[in-house]
Amino acid sequence: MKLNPRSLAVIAASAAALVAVTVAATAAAPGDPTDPATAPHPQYDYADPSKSFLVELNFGATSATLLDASVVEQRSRSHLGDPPLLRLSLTDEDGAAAGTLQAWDPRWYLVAAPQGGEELKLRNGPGALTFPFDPDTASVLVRDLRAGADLATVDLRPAVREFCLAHPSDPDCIEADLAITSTAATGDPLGVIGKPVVVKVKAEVANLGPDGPVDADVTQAATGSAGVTVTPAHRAFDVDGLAVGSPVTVSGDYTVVCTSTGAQTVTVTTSVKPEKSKVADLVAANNTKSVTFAIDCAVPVTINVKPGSLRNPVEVNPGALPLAVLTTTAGEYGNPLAFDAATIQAATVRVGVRPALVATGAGAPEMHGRVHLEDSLELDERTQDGDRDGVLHARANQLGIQPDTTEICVRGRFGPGGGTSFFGCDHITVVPTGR
Ligand SMILES: [Ca+2]
Ligand SMILES: [Ca+2]
Ligand SMILES: [Ca+2]
Ligand SMILES: [Ca+2]
Repeated sequence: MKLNPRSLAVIAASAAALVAVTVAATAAAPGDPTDPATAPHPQYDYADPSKSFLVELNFGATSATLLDASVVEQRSRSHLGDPPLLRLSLTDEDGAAAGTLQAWDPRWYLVAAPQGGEELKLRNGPGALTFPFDPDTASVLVRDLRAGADLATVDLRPAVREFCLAHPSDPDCIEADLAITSTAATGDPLGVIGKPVVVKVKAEVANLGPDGPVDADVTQAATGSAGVTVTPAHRAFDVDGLAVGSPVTVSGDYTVVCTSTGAQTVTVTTSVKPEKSKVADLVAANNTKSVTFAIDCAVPVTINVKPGSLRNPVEVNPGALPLAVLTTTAGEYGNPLAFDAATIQAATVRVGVRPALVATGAGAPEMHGRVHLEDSLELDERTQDGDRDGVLHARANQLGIQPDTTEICVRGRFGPGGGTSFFGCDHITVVPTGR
């Protein structure tokens, strides 16, 4: 049988109407709180018109499982004549103890006694508990005092949430439309296999009212396409005291590592919900917002600026700066993938400083429009390994070099069709012009 407030009222009324109650129980001292015959009755405020928690449990001998928990718009019922053998220990939303109550044990019931009158019997099965409502209550521990056993801990927050969503104007509830009003991602749009790139995701969290301030739980979930890993997968932010008209921006950094070449994406979804169950957000559609960040995963390559020179001095003038993109096997110079400089698409080559080259691809083109295939000196500046490398030339004054610049990079595409990106850098020493 599903118990509802009406049937509870009937049960309570019929129990109260019984006068002679005999109990088949072992002898116990008067007032023994574990004895159904003499345990004191719960004290109720009969003038209290306020709401109650209604918790329906399926009782076993030493445990109970939750059937349903709800908030009902009437006061807790009396159960005069039922043995108050349960202790209910309440905990609030902050995890603090919020008082204890005695309660009747619904497993006890009245039957006609063979010797006349009635007696109480114990039976397992469904039963209901009611106790006064408090919007800040989070859970209740149900303890069987007679058996000395904790029967169940019931999470009451879903019941509070359900009630306040249905009754947002109730004085015990708070109505606040929390929303993610905007989100954006920034970071380097070019990565290389195996090297981390940081993507920063910002989101604006607002309380659109009518009530406030309220505490909000904000979470971010990050996922990537098949060719990247993203960490962490989740972030959480505690936004306390979110007032109407005063949005808050949260910001999370995500480390993205390319595992496959080509166009990849990272999507981060920011969500908000009220921290407290009594806060009703009636507009769910604005509680999440996603942003997708595109990242091009390039093959890392080894560059030798000025083959033959270890120091790589660069004068910032219109002269040609030579540099070689080395043809390498997988594992050579720590590169995870093999690279054949003969497959470089010459028109796509850009040479420049790292930030601009990574962010926008801004840099100088190959000044002859072609890749010069020759067996360059390796990074030791002494040996040649017999394969053909891609020697490029770019005008030094078009590279964006500043006095404190310490490296020059190359990016471009290689291979058939639209090709795949490659990227590599080498150190330089800027020297005064005309020296
Ligand atoms: Ca909302
Ligand atoms: Ca060099
Ligand atoms: Ca080589
Ligand atoms: Ca070579």
